[in-house]
Amino acid sequence: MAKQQITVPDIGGAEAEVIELLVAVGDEVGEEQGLVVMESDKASMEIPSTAAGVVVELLVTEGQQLAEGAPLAVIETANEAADEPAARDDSAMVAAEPEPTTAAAPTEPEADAIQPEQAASPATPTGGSVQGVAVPDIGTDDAVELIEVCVKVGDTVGEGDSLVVLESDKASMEVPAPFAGEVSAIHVAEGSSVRQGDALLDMKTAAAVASAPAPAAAKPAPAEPEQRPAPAVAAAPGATAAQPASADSGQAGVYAGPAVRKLAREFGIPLAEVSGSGPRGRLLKEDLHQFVQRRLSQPAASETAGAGIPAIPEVDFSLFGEVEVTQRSKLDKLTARNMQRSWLNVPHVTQYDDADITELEAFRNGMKAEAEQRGVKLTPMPFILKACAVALRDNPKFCTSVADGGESLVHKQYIHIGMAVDTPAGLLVPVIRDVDQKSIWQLAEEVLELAGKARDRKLKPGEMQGGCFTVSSLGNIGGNGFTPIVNAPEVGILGVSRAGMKPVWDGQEFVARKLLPLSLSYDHRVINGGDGGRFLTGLVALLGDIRRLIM
Ligand code: CAO
Repeated sequence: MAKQQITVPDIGGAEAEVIELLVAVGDEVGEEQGLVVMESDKASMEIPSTAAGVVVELLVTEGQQLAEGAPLAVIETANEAADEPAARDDSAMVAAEPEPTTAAAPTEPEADAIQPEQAASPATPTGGSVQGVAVPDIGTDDAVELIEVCVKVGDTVGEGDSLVVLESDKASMEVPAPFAGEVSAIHVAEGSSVRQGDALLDMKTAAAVASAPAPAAAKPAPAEPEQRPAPAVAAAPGATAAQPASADSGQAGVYAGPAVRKLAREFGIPLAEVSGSGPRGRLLKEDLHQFVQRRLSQPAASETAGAGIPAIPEVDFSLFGEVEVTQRSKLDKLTARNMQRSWLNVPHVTQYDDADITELEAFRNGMKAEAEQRGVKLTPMPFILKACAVALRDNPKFCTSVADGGESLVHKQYIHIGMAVDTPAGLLVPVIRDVDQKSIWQLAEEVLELAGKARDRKLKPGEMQGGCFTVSSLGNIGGNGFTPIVNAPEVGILGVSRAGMKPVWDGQEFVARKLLPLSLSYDHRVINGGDGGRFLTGLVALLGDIRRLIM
C-alpha cells in the first residue's frame, strides 16, 4: 500500500474555485476518474485522479479557491509507489481563456488570404477578408468527435463565441471564434471526426462584413491545409473545458462537464431540456438521473395516443420574492407519478349524491359504548366500506380492470377495498381484504390498524396491493364534495366528504337530516353513466338503511 497525494494540475490560469466534490473519503477511484470540479470565470474542468485506489483524505471543500500545485486528496494505492505528491505535468488543463496561437502557422502566404503578420497576430485580423478557422491545439494528435456545430452560415458571432464543440473520451471543449465576423461557410458536420488543423469553417471578418460586398471577401478561403490563426485550447488528457453556455440551445449551450456530457450522449439525453441543480445551474449527473427517471415514469407515447403533452415550464420564482426549495419524499413523488399516470390514461367521470345517514348515525352513536369496550373506534368508515362491498357485489363491472391493451376485462371474484390514508409522509392506500365477508366490528378494527400502520410507515407492500376499488374519505376534515382520481388499474373510487345536518323536504315539510356527500369517479372506458348511476344510487340506499347491508 502506498499513499499518493493528488494536486491541482496546470489549470491555465491563476486560481479556480472548487465547485463540486465528485468523491468522498472511502470511495474507490480509478485512474483518470474525476475527483473535483473546478471552475474559473472562463472554464470548468474535472480534475482527475492520477492514481487508482481508495480516497483516504479529501483536502478541499467546495468553494475553495485553489491554484496549481494545491493538494486535493490522498489516494491509497495498491502498489508500492513512493509517497510523493503527483502533480501531473502532462495533464495540462484547459487554457481557460483560449489564446490565439500560431500552432497552425501559415505555410505559404496566399492571395486574398491571411498574411503572415496576421497569422501571428492575435484576435481580429485587420482588413476585410474571409478567414478560415481550424481545429486548434487540442492536446492530442488523435481524432476527436465534433459533437455540436453551434453556428450556421450567415450567423454573426463575436470574438470568443462558441463555434463548435469537440469531445474526446476525456474532455469536451468549445472552439471559440478567434475574431468577430460572419460565418460564411461550414466545412464540418456534427458527428464527424476532426484533428488539430482541420478546417472547421470560414468567417468574414467584421471589416469584411461592414464593407461587403468586397471582391476579396467574396472569395472563400481554401478549406485546407489550414493556415489560419487558431485559438489554442490545450486540452490534454484529463482536462475539460465546459465553458458556461453560449447562447446556443443545443448540447453546447449548456453548462456541464465532460462526464455529464458523455453520460447524456450515451443515453441520448437532450441537455438543453435538463435543469441543472449545481452551482450556477451547472448540470450534475444526478440531474440526468432524475431526468431519465421522470421520463421513464411518464406514460409511453402509445399510452397517451401520442398526445405530446407539453411540459409545464419551470419558473425561477426567486425573481419575485424569497423562496425555499425542499426535496419531496419518495412517497410524495410516487403518488404524484401515479396520479398523473391515472389522470392521463383514464377518462374520468364523477357523479355526486348525498346519502341520508341519520339512522346510521343514530345507530353508530348508540354503539359507541360497546365500541369502547371492544377497544375500537366506530367511525362511519366501516359502514361505508361494507356498503361499498355490497354495491360492488351488485355491480360487478366496478370490480374489473382493463387488460390486453383494452381488449379484455379481468373480473375479480373477490372484494378487496383500498382506503386512502393521509400521512405526514404522503398518501398511502392500504387494502382491506374480503370486505364483503367481514363484520362491521372486524372492519372497524382493520381501519384502525391499517391507518395506524400507514401513519407509522409500517405497511408491508402486500398490504397495499390487490385492491378492486378505493374509498377516499375527507369526512374528518371537511368539504362538501371533491372529484377523486381513480386509482388505476382499478376502475372506480368513492370520495366521501363531511356529513352535516341539512333541511330535507319529506313531501310535507322540511326535516333536519344528516346527509353524507358522496362522489363516485369511474373509468369511462369501462363504466358507463348508467352503471355509475346504479352503483351510486344503490350505495345511497344502503347507507340510508343499513338493514339492507345484511340482505
Ligand atoms: N362526516 C362527518 N364526520 C366524519 C366523517 C364524515 N364523513 N368521517 C369521519 N368523521 C369523524 C369520525 O366520526 C371521527 O369523529 P369522532 O371521533 O367524533 O367519532 C372523526 O371524524 C375522525 O375520524 P378518523 O379520521 O379518525 O377516522 P375515519 O375512519 O373516518 O377515517 C382514515 C380513517 C384513515 C380514512 C382517515 O383518517 C384519513 O386519513 N382520511 C384522509 C384520506 C385522504 O387523504 N383522502 C384524500 C385522498 S386524495 O388526495
